[in-house]
Amino acid sequence: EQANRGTQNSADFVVVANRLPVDLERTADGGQRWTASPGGLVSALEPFLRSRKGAWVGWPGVPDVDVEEFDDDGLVLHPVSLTSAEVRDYYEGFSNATLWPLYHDVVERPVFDRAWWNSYVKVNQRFARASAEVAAQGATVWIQDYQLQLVPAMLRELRPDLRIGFFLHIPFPPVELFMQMPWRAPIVRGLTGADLVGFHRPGGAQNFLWLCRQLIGLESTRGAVGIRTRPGTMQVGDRTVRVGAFPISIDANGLDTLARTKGVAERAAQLRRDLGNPKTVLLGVDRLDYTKGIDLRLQALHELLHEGRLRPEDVTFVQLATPSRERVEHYQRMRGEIEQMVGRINGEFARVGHPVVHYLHQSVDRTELAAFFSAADVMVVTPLRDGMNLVCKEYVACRHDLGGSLVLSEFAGAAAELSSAFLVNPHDLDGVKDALVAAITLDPAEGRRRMRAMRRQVLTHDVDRWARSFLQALGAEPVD
Ligand code: ADQ
Repeated sequence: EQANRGTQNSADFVVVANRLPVDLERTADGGQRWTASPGGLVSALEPFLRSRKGAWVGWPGVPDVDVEEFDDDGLVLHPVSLTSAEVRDYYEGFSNATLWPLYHDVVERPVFDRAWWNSYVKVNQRFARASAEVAAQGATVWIQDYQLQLVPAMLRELRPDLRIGFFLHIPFPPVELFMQMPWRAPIVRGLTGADLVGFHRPGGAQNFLWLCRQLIGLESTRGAVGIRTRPGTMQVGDRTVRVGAFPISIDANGLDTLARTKGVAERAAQLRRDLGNPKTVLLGVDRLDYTKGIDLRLQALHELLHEGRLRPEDVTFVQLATPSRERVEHYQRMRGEIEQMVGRINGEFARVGHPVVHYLHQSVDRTELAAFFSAADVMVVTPLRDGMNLVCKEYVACRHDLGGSLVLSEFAGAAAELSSAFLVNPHDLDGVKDALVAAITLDPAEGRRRMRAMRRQVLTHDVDRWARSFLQALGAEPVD
């Protein structure tokens, strides 16, 4: 109560995201406590949040709890409550079983459910109201991602004085696919409530501009959108809305520094020993998601072993898979399939004490992750579609030794920036197999050349540059 009164309409910079940067957890004795959930976004935005009076609006991750706003070391955290039914319909339903597959090229069939849509509208309205409550007069509000696409227009309605930005972290689909959406016009209208709508790639921005013309009759520019420059524009009433491309990145220098520590180097060597010192360590690191193409890389490995192009005593494949969206049906099915493939490969090719595939359905901490990246000869990133993909950038940032090679799907946003990787079409299994063999047998000098080029790109285009370029285009940061 008191905290609420204290901070109402006083934040100059507000981030709105489905999740807060901390998670509420229920303890065994029925109590609750907060744990940090350190995502890339939090660390990226922290400097901007702390240099002004910042607030973060989001769901604390547990249904059916009502928690007060509180101050986390100068940053105001403003929780938005969701009921269990809303978690099911707005979050697991419309966000993750409708929007997620539709925006990822319909890799799985999206479910169109009217009750889910109604819940999505209701929850977006709640986020808009909460944001209107915390934002000061003329504040900047930055709304994140596909769960909140209606918030820009809803918030504009409540608070015309605000400067509103929106960024989509997943791909924006081809218009032919977007047109399947029964609620396509309200979603496009929702986004146009922002002053700046940002995507990872110019293609997404251009698709969105086309839809604004065709679906809701706005006059929008038709020219090519640049990267961080030359945004498209359109007139919405008396406002000019800008539409641009801002490829996200990682805290590259932080990871580079971490990877250079003795602890990480020793742990990497230990990991290789634990794996039995194989000639080649292949690595996959993903949220366990059907868009990531984990099944494809396992299939490629299986065929290569079967054909004798790879020998089981030479290669070890480590797949780290963070548990994800475990109550959504698509995910349960996919998990079963992947685990069956792992069992099959090991069943056919492992020796006692020497599995070919090490599969960890677990999350590991940052230091351990850096050690895995440092230990891996070949990083395998094969999504069928990915907005950006941070894993491949993290791998590159960890390879100060210029060792290791990267096999990367053309359909990850990152492919446009990492052209020195072995780029593959993940649907072309023979192509994936050839790329794996090429990466494994790569001449070291050529490998160093490729890694140096990729490192130059990643280290000079970090997440701070991403946030800064977006906020500059929004007019919320001075241009350097
Ligand atoms: P994600 O789909 O989650 O993000 P990604 O960009 O690869 O995909 O980020 C995943 C993050 O989780 C990485 O930082 C990775 O290191 C970490 N991670 C994965 N598995 C892990 C494990 N087992 N243990 C520890 N950490 C693990 C969405 C979009 C992407 C876009 C980002 C940011 O789908 O395309 O790049 O948002 O905009």
